[in-house]
Amino acid sequence: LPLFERLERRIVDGERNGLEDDLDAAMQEKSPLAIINENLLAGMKVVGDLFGSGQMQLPFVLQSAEVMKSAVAHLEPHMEKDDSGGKGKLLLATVKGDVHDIGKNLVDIIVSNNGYDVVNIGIKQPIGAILEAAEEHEVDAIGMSGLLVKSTVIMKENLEEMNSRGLSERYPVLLGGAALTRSYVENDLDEIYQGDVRYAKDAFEGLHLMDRVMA
Ligand code: B1M
Repeated sequence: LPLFERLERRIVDGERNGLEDDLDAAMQEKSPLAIINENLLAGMKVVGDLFGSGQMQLPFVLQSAEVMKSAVAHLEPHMEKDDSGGKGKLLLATVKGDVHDIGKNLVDIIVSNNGYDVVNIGIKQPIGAILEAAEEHEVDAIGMSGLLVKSTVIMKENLEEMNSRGLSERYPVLLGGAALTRSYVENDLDEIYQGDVRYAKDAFEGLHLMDRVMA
């Protein structure tokens, strides 16, 4: 297979042998971010489709996810960055009950490479832990990620909890993840949350929203 198709295939097959060499060759031709967006994420999409239609079993999905993570870790040091920090602080978490973190960690990379400080507290985070970390680190905004349909309900509950604790004015909220839709966030959740809640379809929209929050 040609190089870029092979990279996509590596994600689908969970094939790590020779991954770094292929990534190094790919970086001769395009930027690390273009490799992620155009080739690696295309592979993850195939994995999602195969899994969703019952043609791929969970352990293989996990292997694909591990190869994806290794690939991103190899590319990350080669990205253009302004990691001086100081533009503002974002807390990132995957919500309670949800283990998916590849997207959240991409948001972390993009936002922190563009002058922000990111406090990434990981997966399966209940709202109590999110709010505790937000207060401890004095963040400017809270970002929640979740890929399960169930997580969209958890996000709604989290916003209600923030309302009832009187924290909605204090924290603008960014939401992202495959199960969300723009209209659910911008209509339904916006109706519920007394503060500012916004939808990011990808990591770059997350960055732009941070720019707007801090403007
Ligand atoms: Co899971 N999984 N999974 N899985 N998995 C999905 C989400 C699913 C859609 C697959 C399918 O059926 N087609 C399905 C959910 C169905 C539903 O809820 N209706 C599903 C399921 C069912 C499950 C399990 C329940 C399976 C099981 O156990 N039987 C289980 C859940 C466990 C749990 O959470 N409690 C499970 C487990 C796993 C693995 C562990 C094997 C693995 C995750 C590994 C990991 O993350 N460390 C995994 C994977 C890899 C997937 C798919 C195939 C790929 C997800 C991914 O990484 N995509 C996924 C299929 C899919 O999404 N269509 C699937 C690439 C990533 C970059 O995209 O995270 O969407 P994404 O992030 C994007 C944007 O959404 C956005 O920016 C990113 C970059 O553009 N974004 C943000 C995300 N968060 C953001 C936050 C922001 C801003 C933007 O600001 C705060």
